[in-house]
Amino acid sequence: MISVKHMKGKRVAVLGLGRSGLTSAQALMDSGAEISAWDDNADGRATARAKGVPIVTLDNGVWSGMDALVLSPGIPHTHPKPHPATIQARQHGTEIIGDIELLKRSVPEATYIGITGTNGKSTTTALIGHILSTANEPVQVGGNLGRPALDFQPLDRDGTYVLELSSFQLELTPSAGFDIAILLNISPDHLERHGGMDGYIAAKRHIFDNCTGTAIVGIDDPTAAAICEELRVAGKSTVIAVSGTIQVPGGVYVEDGILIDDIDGDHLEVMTIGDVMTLPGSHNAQNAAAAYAAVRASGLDQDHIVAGIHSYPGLAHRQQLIAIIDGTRYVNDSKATNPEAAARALSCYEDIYWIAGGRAKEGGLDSLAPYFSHIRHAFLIGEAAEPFAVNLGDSMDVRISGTLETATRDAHALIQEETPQDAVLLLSPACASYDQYPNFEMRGQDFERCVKGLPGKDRRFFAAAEVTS
Ligand code: UMA
Repeated sequence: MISVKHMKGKRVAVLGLGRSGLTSAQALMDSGAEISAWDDNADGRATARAKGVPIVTLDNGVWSGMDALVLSPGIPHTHPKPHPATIQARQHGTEIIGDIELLKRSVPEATYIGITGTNGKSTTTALIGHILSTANEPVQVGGNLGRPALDFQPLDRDGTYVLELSSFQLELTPSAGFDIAILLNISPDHLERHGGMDGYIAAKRHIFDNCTGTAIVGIDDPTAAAICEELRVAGKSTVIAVSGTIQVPGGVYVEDGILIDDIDGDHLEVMTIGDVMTLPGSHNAQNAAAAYAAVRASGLDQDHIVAGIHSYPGLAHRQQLIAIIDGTRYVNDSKATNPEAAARALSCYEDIYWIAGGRAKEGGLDSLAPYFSHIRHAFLIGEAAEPFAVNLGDSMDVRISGTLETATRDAHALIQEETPQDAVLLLSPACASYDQYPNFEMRGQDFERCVKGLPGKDRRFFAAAEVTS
C-alpha cells in the first residue's frame, strides 16, 4: 500500500467506499490523516466500518477546515447532476481529487505512464506492463484496470507506474504531468457524465496537461488526430503519432502486419505484429504501436520490447484466445458490451460462429453490417435473442440458443459437423450481460467453463494475462 505521507494530520473526506474509495480510506488512515468517510449505500458503509473506517455523514457541517475530498471516479461531480457533497465541498473551497492524484503526490520520483482512450486502453496498459515486467523492470500496473492506485507497492526513481486512466479519473487528477502520456482514440462514451462530447474530449485531453516528456497519440480517428496536431503546434512535449492502419512519417505504425518505427526517420522494421495471436486486428495493431512507442520512450532496448510483445498473453474477456479445439479457435470477447466493440472482433476473423445477445444497447446492429459476410452462423442468447434474430435473419443463419451454455454446445456441434478451415467460435455479445450475469467478467468466465467442457480430439487451452503485478 502507498504511504500518503503528505496528508498526515490533514482532514480528508472520502466519498464512495467501493474498490478505490476503501483503499484510499485505508491508505489515508495508515498515513495519519483524519478521515471522514461515506458511501450512499448501507452495505458499502457496513463493509468499511467493519474495517475500522470512520463513517461520518458528509453534510454541510463537516466541510469547514476540510483539506480535501477524495472522490470515487464513478460519483458525478458535474454532470448529469453533481453529488450534493461535491457542491458543499466546492462552496467551502475544499479541493476534490481522486486516488491517482494522491499516488502522484506521494511518489513523485517514480516514472508515470498514463494511458487513456475510449477503446484499447486496458490492452495497451497490460501490454506495456507485460513488456516492462518481462524485462525485469520494477513496475506496477493498474488504475482503471484492476488494481486501485493506492494499493500499489511504493517504487523509487527507477520504477514505473503504468496507469489505465478513465475520463472520470483524469478529471480527478488535476496535476496530471505524466512522463509518458498516451491517448489512443476518442469516440462518444460516458457523455451523460461529461455533459456531452466536448466535456468528454476535454477530460481525455487532460492527460497531456503538464506533460513535458512524451505524448503518444493515435491518429486513426479524427478527434484524436486533431489533438495530435494541436500538441505538435504547442510544442511542449515530444509528440509521437501512432497508427494501426496508415503510414505515419516520424511515428510508429503497422503496415502489412509489420510494426514500423519511423521515429528517427529510418523506417525500421521492428517485428511482424500480424503473427501475435493475442493482438488481432488493426485496433490491436495501434495498441501495440502505442505500447512500443511508450516503452521505447522509457529507454527499453529493442530486444526486450520485441520479446515482450511476442509473449503477451492477452487480457481476459477481450478477444481472449481461450482454446484451440481440433483447429478451431475459441475466443472470449465478453467485454464487447456494445456493437462498436463487437465490430472490432468481427472484423478480425473471416469464418465466425458468433455468439451474441444479452441486454441490448440503443442503436441496433446496423454498424455490424460490413462484417456480416464474416459470420457463418449466429447463436443468440438473452433478452436480445428474439429482436436480434429478426434483425439478422435476412443476412445470415441464426439460431435462438437462449443461454450461453446451449449456444456454446450448439456452435461446437455445428463446427464439428461442418469441419471448417480456420474457423473461430467467438463470444462477442454486442450487449450488456446484466440480464443473465452480474457482469461481463462472470459471463466470460462462464463461457470459458462451457468451452472447457467441450469434447474434441486435440484440445489446447491458454491462460490470460494477470492484470496486477
Ligand atoms: N457511490 C456513492 N454515491 C454515488 C455513487 C456511488 O456512494 O452517488 C458508491 C457506491 O455505493 C460504491 C462506490 O461509490 O460503493 C463505487 O465507486 P466507483 O463507482 O467509483 O467504483 P470503484 O469500486 O471505486 O471502482 C473504480 C472504477 N469505477 C468506475 O470508474 C465506475 C473502476 O473502473 C476501477 O477499476 C476501480 O476504481 C479501481 O481503480 C471500472 C469501470 O467501470 C472498471 N470504469 C469505467 C470504464 O472502464 O468505462 C470508467
